[in-house]
Amino acid sequence: MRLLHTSDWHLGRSFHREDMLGAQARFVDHLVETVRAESVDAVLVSGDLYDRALPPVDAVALCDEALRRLAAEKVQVIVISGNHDSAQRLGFGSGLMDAAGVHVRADPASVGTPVVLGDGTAVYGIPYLEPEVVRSGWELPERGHTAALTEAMRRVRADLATRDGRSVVLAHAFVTGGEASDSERDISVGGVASVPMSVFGGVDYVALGHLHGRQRMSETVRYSGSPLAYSFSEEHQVKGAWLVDLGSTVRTEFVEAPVPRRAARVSGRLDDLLTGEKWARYEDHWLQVTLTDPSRPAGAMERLRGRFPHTLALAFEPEGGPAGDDRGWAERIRDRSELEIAYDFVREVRGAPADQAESELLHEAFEACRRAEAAR
Ligand SMILES: [Mn+2]
Repeated sequence: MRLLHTSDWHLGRSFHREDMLGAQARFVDHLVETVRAESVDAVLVSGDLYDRALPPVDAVALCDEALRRLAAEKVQVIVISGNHDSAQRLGFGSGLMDAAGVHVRADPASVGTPVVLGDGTAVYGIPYLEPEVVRSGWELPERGHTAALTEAMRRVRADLATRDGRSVVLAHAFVTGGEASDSERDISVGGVASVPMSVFGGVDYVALGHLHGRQRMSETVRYSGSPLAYSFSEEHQVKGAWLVDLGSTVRTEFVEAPVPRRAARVSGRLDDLLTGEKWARYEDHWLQVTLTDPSRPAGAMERLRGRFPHTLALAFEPEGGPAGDDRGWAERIRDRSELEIAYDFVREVRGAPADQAESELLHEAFEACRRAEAAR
């Protein structure tokens, strides 16, 4: 039995202001090609199919296309809802779609009912469990992700005890020891976010979602990660899906997804970034630039985009750090006029004081405000 384990598609998500739908559509093409080329029997999507509870219509259209094309390949598809999905909306029509081989598991009540593949392998989809919601429904003694998943896995094992095939679990959770990036939404509200890996004992393969970097928690407990980078913190991650062979042993192989454009973080003085030979390799990257000039250069974004057209984010961290001032805010503005406070602000954000023309402009602006106030 051959599975393709993916998660965290986040359809409809953008990367800074960059629309990712085209890249997501290319991932779907790649996924369908992989299913065909590798003779995959079942595709697993371990949550966060969409980026939002109310996804944009073109993301819904792409999801529809992906599921339809996978169904046309006669592959079984098992999808669970993640913390970004609306379980109710994602679960709409799931009873009808089962017949087409597309199994959406968004209802905690069905965690103990597997999708049974052709050779008897039982695949259990555990949707993201909102701790407070299942706590009352399942009458759990404690709140939290560990209590919720422990009960879900108890139900899985109870069903598994009645079968003799192999077993797979899909879950959307933060397993202790996993490494997070900047693009997962925190799930620690209402208690500890992470669950111990031991919760998932007793099954042949655990296909995890939630963390966006691929990782191996054990030989048979893995995160596939997201198919695309959704934050600059993922610049060094390799994106794709696990191809899992469930035989007498479990074998895994990573299938890399197409990279629409590499992402990178660079840091330096503006003039060096614009002329330095060593930066040439970043000219076609999505970039997050941190300028270290002693004062903020004028028109930095426009100038950077002259060489690096895909600069998406700009930060300013002058070398040696800004001049330290550890007085409290109230103390710093005491006895200073509004105009002086504005000058302080310019110096603070740019690292250099307002010049003559800027000072005059600020002065005029405050005078105009004062006149308007007086004329009321
Ligand atoms: Mn996610």
